[in-house]
Amino acid sequence: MIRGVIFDLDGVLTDTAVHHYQSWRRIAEGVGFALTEKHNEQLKGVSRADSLDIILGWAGATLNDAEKAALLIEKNNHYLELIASLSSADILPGVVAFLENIRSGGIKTAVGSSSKNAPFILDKLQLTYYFDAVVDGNMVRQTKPDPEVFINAAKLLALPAESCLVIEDADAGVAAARAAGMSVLGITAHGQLAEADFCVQNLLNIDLSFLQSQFS
Ligand code: B16
Ligand code: MG
Repeated sequence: MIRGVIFDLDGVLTDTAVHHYQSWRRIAEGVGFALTEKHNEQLKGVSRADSLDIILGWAGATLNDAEKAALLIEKNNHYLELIASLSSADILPGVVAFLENIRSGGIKTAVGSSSKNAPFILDKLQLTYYFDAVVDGNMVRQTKPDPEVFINAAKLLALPAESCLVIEDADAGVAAARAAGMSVLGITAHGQLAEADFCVQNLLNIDLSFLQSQFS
């Protein structure tokens, strides 16, 4: 029986993936690589530092640690500029009603995100209030597809893994949830996320009785 729901942030609560893409595309251009949306799919849920290493690998570029650190700062500064006007209007469809429904049914809620900007983004969205725990990219040693972020979230909720459902939009996140021993609801518009237990396009029309029937 599901007693806790752990939400990914980017792609589940809000769609900041497009802003990550724009800022990574500019960094990639700087190292002579034309990043496409298809490439970007593989960066979803992956930490900032690991994403840069993947892009440098695609570009065939080798940089020293100081050069990489400078690019990571540049990427994040551009990303923060792009999300400066983020507000509750940017919460994805169905999210608030779903959170209110499951919380009123006694379900504990957490965020498990690879993003170091997660607390800042939750504040901008005015969603912080809805979560009993937040685990972000600053609080883990390994990021998705490693299960650490979800294992830590379940610990903070004081729940065993098998009582937790993860909601994810990226393959790296689904793999992390699976490795943590948790059920997974995938959010996808294109029928991807083959490893998820069940997929929907968004959280509209999803409620606690659906969760308990689907993930008993
Ligand atoms: P930041 P999630 C992930 O968030 C994003 O999907 C991924 O594209 C990004 O590189 C990563 O956070 C790190 O984000 O640069 O803000 O620390 O999907 O796990 O909520
Ligand atoms: Mg995501």
